[in-house]
Amino acid sequence: MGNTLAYKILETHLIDGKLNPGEEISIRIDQTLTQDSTGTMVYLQLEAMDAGMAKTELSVAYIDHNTLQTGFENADDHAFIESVAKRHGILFSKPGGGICHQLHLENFGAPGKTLLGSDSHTPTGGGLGMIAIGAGGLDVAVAMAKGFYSLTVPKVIGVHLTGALRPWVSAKDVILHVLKELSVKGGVGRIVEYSGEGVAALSVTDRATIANMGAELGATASVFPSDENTKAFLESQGRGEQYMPMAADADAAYDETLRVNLSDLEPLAAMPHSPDNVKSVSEIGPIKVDQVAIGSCTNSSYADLMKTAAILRGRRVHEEVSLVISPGSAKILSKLANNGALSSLIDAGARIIENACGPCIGMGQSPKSGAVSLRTFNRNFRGRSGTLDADVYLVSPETAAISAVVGTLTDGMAEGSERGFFIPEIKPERFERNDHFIVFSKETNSDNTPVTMGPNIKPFPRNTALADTVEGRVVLRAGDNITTDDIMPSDSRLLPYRSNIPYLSNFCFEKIDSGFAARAKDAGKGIIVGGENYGQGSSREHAALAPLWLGIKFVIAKSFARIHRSNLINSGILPLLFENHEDYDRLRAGANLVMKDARTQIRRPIVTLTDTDTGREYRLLANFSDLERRMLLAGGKINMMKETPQTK
Ligand code: MIC
Ligand code: SF4
Repeated sequence: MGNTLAYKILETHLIDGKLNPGEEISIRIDQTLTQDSTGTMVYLQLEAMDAGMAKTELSVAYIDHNTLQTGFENADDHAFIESVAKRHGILFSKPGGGICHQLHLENFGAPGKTLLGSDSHTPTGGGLGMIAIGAGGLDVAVAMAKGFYSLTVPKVIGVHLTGALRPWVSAKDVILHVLKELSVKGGVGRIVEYSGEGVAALSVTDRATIANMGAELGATASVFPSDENTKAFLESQGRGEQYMPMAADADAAYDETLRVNLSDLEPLAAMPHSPDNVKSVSEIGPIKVDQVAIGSCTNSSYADLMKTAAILRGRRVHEEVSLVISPGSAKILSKLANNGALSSLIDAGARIIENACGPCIGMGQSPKSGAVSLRTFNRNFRGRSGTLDADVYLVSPETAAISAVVGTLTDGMAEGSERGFFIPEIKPERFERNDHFIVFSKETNSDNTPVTMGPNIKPFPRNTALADTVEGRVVLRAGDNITTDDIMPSDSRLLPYRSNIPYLSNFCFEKIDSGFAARAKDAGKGIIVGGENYGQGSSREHAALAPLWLGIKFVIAKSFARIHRSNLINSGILPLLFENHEDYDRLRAGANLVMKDARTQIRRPIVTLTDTDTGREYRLLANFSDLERRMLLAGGKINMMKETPQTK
C-alpha cells in the first residue's frame, strides 16, 4: 500500500518515534507563526526559556487580531512582540499588513514544509501542500526555541473530490458540506487529505478556504497536493522557485474515506450557532438580513473580493443591510484599488475596514440585538460577534454579496442570473512583492536587543509540581461542545488584556456562567466538568491559563478537543475522561473530589477520584503519553523543561 501525502511530509520531518496512528512522535518544524492575541504569552514564554535565536528556518510574528489601539495596552503589546521578535531573529508583520494566514500563504508558505502556529487556523497553509498545525502558544514557543514539536500521530481521512463546482458554488460550500458530513468533532485525531481529479478545479486560495475550516472539524491539519495550480499561485506571488510537485501515492491507504462530487454541491450555510449546523441556502429560505460581513482568514482572498466586486458592480447594498468588507492583505487591497474593484465595492455602499481579523473576533461591527448576520467567516459560536442574541450564518462570499444587495438570504444559483447578476472567472494575477509591512530582524545574537514591556503585561501563571493528594470542588458543570470562546471570551473589551491573566480571569466563562470566576476563587481548588469535545475552537491558551490562575486542578469531560487538551497539560491541569459516560450525570455541582496518591495514580491508564461527602468513586481515564505524564508531574511544560532541559 502506498503512502498518503500527509505521512510523506511527516516522514521527512521525523525526529523521534514511529509513524503509527496513536503513537507519539517529534517532528522538525520549518516555520512558525504567531499572532498578537496569543503572541504576547508565546513571547513571554520564549523569554522564560532563555531561548537564544529561533531554531526554525523562518518564524513570523503577525499583528492582526487587535489593531484598534483603543488604549496603550494594545500598542504596548505590539511593541513588546516587536522587540522580542527582533531579539530572536523573528520577522515582525506590522498591523495593517493583513491577516496572518492570508499573509503567510502569500509570502512564506511552501509545499512540503511544516508550519506550527499559535492560532487554530494555521492549517490554512495546507492549501499549499504543507503540514500546517495550530497549537497552544507554549508549544510554538518551544518550536522556536528547539525546532521541534511533539504530537500524537493522527489517522488520515481521505476526501476524494470529483467533478467541478457550478457557478455560485464555491470552496466555502465544499467545506460546509464536509462539516455537515463529519461534524465539529469528526476530525479530532485526524489529518484531512484531499485528492481526486476535482482538486485540479480548485485554486490555491479555494484550497486554503477548505483547509482553514478543517479547524472547525477539530482536525490536526488538512492537506492538498501541490500541482500546476500551486505553481501558478507561487508564481503569481513572485515565488515560483519554491514550487515542488507533491501528491499521495496512487494506491495510498486512508483510514477513512469521504467522496464528494463537486458538481452536486449547492450554496450552503452554517446556521446558528455551530459551523456544522449546515443546511442549503434554498432550504433555509429568504430570511431577512441585517448585516453582511465579508473577510476573515477563510474568505478574504483576491478572488473572493473580485467576485464580490463583480456582484456589487453598479448595484446598491440594500438599505436595511450593513455590509462590511475586510480584505485579507494590504497587497489585495492595493490590487483592488488599482483595478477599480474597490470603487465598485465603495460605490455600492460597502464599508471597507482594515486588513485584519476585525469582526471575526468581535473587534467591532457587533450586529444589533437579535440581528441576522451573514458572515464569510469560520465560526458562528453564540456571542462571538459581540452580540449574544444575534444569529450568525456562515456563507460563501457569493452568497453574502448577493444577499447584501437583495436584503434576504439568497441562493445565487437559483436566482442570480434571473436577477441579472454575473460572476466572471477570476484568473490568478501577478502581485508585486511588497514587504513594506514586514520588519526583518537583523539580529544574530539575542543578547543585543532589550525587551520592551508595558505596564499591562503581567507574568504568565506557573503551576507547581503535582502533589501527592489533589483535591477540588466541582465549580462548573458544562455541556457538549464547549468552546474556548465560552471558557475565555474575546472581544474588543477583553482582547487588550490578553497579556494580563489576573485581570482576564475575572471574565472566565462569563457568557455561560457569570458567577464562575468568583465561585472558583472561593473554592480555591476547583474542578470543571464538561461533555463531549470540550475546548473546541480557538487555540488560546488563556482558556487554560485563566482556569489555572483561578485554582482549577482537573477538567473531567467525555472527550476533549486536541489543542485545548494540550494547553491544559502544558499548564499542569489534569484533563481526565469519564470511563463511564453515565458518571457525567452523577457528578453533581459542588461535589468535593480527592485524588489520593496522585503522583502514582497518573502513571496508570485509569485513576480513581473519591467524593469526600458520599464516598462514591469515579473511575477516570488518564490516557497520557509518557511525555504528557512528565509534564503533569512537573506541573506543566516549562517546569518539566527546566528539570530536564534536553527533553523532547
Ligand atoms: C479565533 O479565530 O478564535 C482566534 C481568535 O483566531 C483564535 C486565537 C485567539 O484566540 O487568539 C484561534 O483561532 O486560535
Ligand atoms: Fe482572525 Fe478570525 Fe481567522 Fe481567527 S478566524 S485568525 S480571528 S480572521
